[in-house]
Amino acid sequence: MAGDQQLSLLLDSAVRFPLPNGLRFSYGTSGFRSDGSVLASTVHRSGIVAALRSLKTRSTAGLVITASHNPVCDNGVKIADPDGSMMDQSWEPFANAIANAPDPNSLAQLVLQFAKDEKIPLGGAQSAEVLLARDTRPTGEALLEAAKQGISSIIGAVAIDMGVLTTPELHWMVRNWNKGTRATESDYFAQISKSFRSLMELAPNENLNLNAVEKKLIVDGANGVGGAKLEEIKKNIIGLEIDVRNTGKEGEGLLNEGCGADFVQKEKFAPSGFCSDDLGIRCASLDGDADRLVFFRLIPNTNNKIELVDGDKILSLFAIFIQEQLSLLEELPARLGVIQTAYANGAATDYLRNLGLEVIFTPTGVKYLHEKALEYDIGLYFEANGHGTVLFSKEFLSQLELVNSELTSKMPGSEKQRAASRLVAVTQLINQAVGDALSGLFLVEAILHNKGWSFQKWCDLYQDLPSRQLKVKVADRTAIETADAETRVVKPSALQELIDTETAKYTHGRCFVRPSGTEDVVRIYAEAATQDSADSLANSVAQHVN
Ligand code: 16G
Ligand code: ZN
Repeated sequence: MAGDQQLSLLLDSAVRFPLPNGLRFSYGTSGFRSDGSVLASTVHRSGIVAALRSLKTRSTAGLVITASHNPVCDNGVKIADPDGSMMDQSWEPFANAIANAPDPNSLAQLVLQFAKDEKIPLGGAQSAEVLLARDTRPTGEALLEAAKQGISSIIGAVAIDMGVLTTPELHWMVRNWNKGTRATESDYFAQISKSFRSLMELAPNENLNLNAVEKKLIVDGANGVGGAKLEEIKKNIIGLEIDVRNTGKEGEGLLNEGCGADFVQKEKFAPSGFCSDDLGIRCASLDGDADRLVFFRLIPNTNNKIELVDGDKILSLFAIFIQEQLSLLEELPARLGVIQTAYANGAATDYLRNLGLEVIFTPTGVKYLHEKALEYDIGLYFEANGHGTVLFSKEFLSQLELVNSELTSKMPGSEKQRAASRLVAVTQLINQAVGDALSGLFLVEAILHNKGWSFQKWCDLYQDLPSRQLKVKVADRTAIETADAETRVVKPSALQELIDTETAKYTHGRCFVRPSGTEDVVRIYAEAATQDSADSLANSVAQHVN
């Protein structure tokens, strides 16, 4: 009986969201992405997947509608698992299958069969709960409705609309709901401002007299959702003057157009809305859904060229700070792991290894880095593009709490006690569900303040090796297969030998090619001792890819 009811519910719902003719959808590196106007069926079906994920895990799942740094006409959808991370990869084939089911009937059959195989109880005995959010894209509202209808086509499943949020906010909420607190956006804001204040107050006293320039930060919000959220958070921030630009308000420009972290990192130019008046001031840039963060400063007399501090350098700053606090706490042993991808600048990797840290590589894509970071007591990960965070294991967190409360009662005010309290503040400030530009930004600021470092000092940690990225359109990007965290091509077999031969011609040469996970192109990355040689290495390898 329940089976029949479920079947007809699915059929009725699916009829309203037909698959567009001739299109195929694939759950890529960061969910489904496409032009926003063709995504209704995909988002509806993703709603079904999220509801099933909730039933399977007997927990709250999440779904967010965003296309991150892509143009405003694009949109996308991704699903969050109960711990706030990206949906388990083992479910991607199912997500792909149902996204491409040609008609309501085959869609319903796929769902019923999958539920049977996965032993997911359908029929309402158990309820499912999915938190929903979207970014500011104009297609978002209609797509959100499609997601809601997908969710309610599973008996007993409830969609809870959390509104317009950054991607990391939604992931954070899912994580917290499953810990038993029905956390809202104001809890998120409060947690950031409170832990930021704690960390600022733990700075050595001599750092309290920073000059006006060092206290100022200008933030490019990519005309996306992050700028408005930052405006809210900053109302409760003391000790830092934040000027938010590109907030998406009327007249400020289009989402991600000539602005945002992806633009700034790739083009190495200041975003629109910045000019020579901003010389000397520390600036940061978020991407369209605020899960990427980079810092920069304008270079004088260069027509808005910038000095870039990318994800690698943010990672280095976090690593130094955490390592420093741990070094004061011998009673708190911790295995630290630093996770990067092949895009990490070679100078950054050398720098981190010279600090005595264990550096590990994974393929591109947050889900791979995140998974690896979970293997450590403290796992720090960042992609050069500015997506990253710090994860703390449960065991480490409870040890830290113990050590901190013991030191607070026995040695209050001591350097050791302050180190433990700093670590506690870091664990509360950083978003442990996923990379988060807003919480990352405040952690950077609080660390610079604690260390009494200028922006220049941070830049000078190491000198990036010159690099060049190119993309080549090919007939079939899947013809290229890679191994060893994308650092080597294994198919076609002759290509790697050609890359090796080219690379060997350059001092500090390093080069790899990989098929993009989000676009129909093959990407080439080259690094060498000079910009000319990095350019020439990338170009010559591109010839072989063509
Ligand atoms: C997505 C990924 C990002 C990755 C990028 C690579 C997430 C949340 N985002 O934006 O981590 O760096 O794709 O794109 O996983 P590509 O495969 O086209 O080079
Ligand atoms: Zn993003």
